[in-house]
Amino acid sequence: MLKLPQSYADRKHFLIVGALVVIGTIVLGFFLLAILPIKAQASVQAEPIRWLFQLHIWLIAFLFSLVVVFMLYALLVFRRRKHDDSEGEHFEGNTALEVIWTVVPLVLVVIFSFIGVQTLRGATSGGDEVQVKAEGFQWSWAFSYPNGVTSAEMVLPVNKPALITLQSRDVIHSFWVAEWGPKQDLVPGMTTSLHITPTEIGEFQLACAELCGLSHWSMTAKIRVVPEAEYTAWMEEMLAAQNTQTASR
Ligand SMILES: [Cu+2]
Repeated sequence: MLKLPQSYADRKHFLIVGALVVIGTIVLGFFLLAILPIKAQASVQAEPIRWLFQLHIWLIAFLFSLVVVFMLYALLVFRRRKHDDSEGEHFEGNTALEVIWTVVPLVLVVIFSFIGVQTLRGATSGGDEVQVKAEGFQWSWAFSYPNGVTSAEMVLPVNKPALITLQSRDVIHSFWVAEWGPKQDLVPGMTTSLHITPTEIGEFQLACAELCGLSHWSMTAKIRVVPEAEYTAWMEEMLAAQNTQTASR
């Protein structure tokens, strides 16, 4: 059985370590959140991902503090004193403790994978008022709309659910607009999809988030989120330009 600290001195050690773990968690948690800016905020789908990311940061801060505070406390407080040449107390394993530190992480991993799957499901299902196909290839992107308009930049109307279908011409790539939140892989031979409802007007950068060869770093494209009227006007302009092009051929 797990022996609970009996003496006053033992309990005091646990109280101090417990308090230090709490302080360590808070300090490290806020520090990590400060140095790891979570850009995702420009789409409806960004919020749950942002929340999940922060949850992970707090868990990481807690686990790190738990391990490091216990270790440093034991190293410092129970260090060998000068002129003390006696043998340390001998003890073997603690079954209860081992069961606890196996079961607790297991439960945490299961809970987090469940939340992860739910969050991802939210990002890969939903409305599809606007449709656009994004094709990835070494090392660029091409966009096309159901009416035949093709473009080197992706233009979407703000606050409208969009269905982005993804295809790769060669190797595995990954579609990621940091401000939107979710990432989705492009797998050769498969069509994957992403549902995004952009909520912020502006220019964003699409980046490939899967190492895909020599010029992976430069595999970016411009994404413009515009008011609906501007989107309609852009689409008409593109359609007209494309029609004159085909007519003059
Ligand atoms: Cu790529």
